[in-house]
Amino acid sequence: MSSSSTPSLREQQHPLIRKLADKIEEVWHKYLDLSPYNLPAELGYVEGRLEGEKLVIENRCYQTPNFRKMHLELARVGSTLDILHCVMFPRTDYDIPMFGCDLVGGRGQISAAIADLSPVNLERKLPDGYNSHLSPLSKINFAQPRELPEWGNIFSEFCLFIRPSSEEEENLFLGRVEKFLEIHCHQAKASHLVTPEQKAVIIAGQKNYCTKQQQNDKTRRVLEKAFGTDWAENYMTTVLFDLPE
Ligand code: BLA
Repeated sequence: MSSSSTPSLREQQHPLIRKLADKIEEVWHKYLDLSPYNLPAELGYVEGRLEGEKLVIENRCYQTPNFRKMHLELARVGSTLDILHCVMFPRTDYDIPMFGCDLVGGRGQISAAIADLSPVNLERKLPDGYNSHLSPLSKINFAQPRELPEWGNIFSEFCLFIRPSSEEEENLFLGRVEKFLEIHCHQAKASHLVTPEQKAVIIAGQKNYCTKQQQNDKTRRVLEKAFGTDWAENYMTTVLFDLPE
């Protein structure tokens, strides 16, 4: 067990994971008014074993006036699998989309790089301020786009899901996620309280987002193999994608 704040794991991870983790924290600190968010004590730093290899998970969590929980997770299985997982859960009194990002790689290659700002309102449309800042961004033509799974209908038209095919593409992905985060921080801070009726819809939208993400068998399988079925279910529903109130 360790509650150390030194970024030990990230120094061993794939360079894109390291750079994105640093960037996420840089943008959060620069634009938001962060307070600590305490995960269940035993789930901040976790070690397990997956097929004889050590699985290490390190979590960082914050909250702000607009965000209930901002979660950055780094995980590593032996030297074969590196993971960055990040979700910003907005407070449900605002119409703010969910920022989500996942990088999965190993042995020097990132196989999945995904990032999105996913709407949770009735129209399943990003608020105008988001649209007007995201639409003008030039489309990046990545060489290896990837197909979303069935549960992926939660994501927006701006969703990036690729296998980066060069360092240049890794940097393009990094730069685009930085843009998403900057737009997100500014728009979230400027957003207004919604009515109780809208709030009910937003709670349902966030629940739908989490329920769909919990259907990601690839994530579940890694966690089940290392920690068992019950632990994986608990972790996916209380740490990775817990439902709002
Ligand atoms: C894919 N996620 C994956 C894959 C693995 C994990 C092994 C398959 C990689 C590949 O197909 O190349 C594993 N991801 C994990 C684990 C954790 C994790 C163990 O975060 C945590 C400890 N996933 C998210 C978020 C998004 C997301 C926030 O956690 C998106 C915003 C998406 N991951 C996502 C998608 C896939 C994926 C869409 C591809 C799933 C598929 O192809 O079926």
